[in-house]
Amino acid sequence: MSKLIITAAICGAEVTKKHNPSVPYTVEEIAAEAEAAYAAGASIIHLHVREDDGTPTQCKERFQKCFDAIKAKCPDVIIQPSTGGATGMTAEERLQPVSLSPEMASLDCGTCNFGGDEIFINTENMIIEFAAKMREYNVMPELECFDKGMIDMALRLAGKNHISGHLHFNFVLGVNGGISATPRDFLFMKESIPKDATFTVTGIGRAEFPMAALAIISGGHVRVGFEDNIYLSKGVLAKSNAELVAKAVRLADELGRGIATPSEAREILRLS
Ligand code: KMH
Ligand code: ZN
Repeated sequence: MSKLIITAAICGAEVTKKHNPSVPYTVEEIAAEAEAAYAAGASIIHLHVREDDGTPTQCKERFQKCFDAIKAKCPDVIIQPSTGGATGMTAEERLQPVSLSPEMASLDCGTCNFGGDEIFINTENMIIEFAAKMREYNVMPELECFDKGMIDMALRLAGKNHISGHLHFNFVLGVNGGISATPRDFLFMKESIPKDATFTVTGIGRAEFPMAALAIISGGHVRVGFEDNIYLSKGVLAKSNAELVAKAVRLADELGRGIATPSEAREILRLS
């Protein structure tokens, strides 16, 4: 089994300082959270950015500032900007960070409800357009799948060469509108991808660490962070993303799985 890649999703678009005062908004806060998460064992930073008042933005200049600030503190970390942004954003808005040629970016593989009245829109043509732009800028997509049908979509588009290269999935389990975070549904997702593909598991809310444990023992990789969960344990807010990463490292340690450095992560993901 390969070493474990830990992704820290440090910021997100939905969670705010009202939910957890440690959620980073400013460039400095985002860079500090990224650095601490990296020091704790994260090799990938899944990045959303905010205005200073917390408003989510996909502004290219804001991403550039955050990239620079993160790279100044941890030059070898893999930065994976979101192209999901926040619900309601246009495709053009969402695609902006891709033209900065990051090593990776998220590629959301279908439309789903996203709690309450929110709909996260990713039509087939949008996915094709996003994948084409990622190819143009030499960006590896992380195939974000909130449901099994999104895996089917990604594989169909890979079959038509809209998506090429090594396939790396992110199973996001437990969104209110996506597939549930249960061992059965995790296995359904895992067994639906090609044997030579790699995958990360993102469990939402209290499912974060149970799903991480399943990923660790089954050869997958793990995503943790404020985007997905703000609690270290029941009723205890995490003080930082680094605390969540450290808990994933402890789990991996107990289960006998080593932690990948960024350069090991690049090898596992065929990025290098
Ligand atoms: N904020 C969600 C609507 C991604 O980063 O690619 C979408 C999201 C997915 O977070
Ligand atoms: Zn995201």
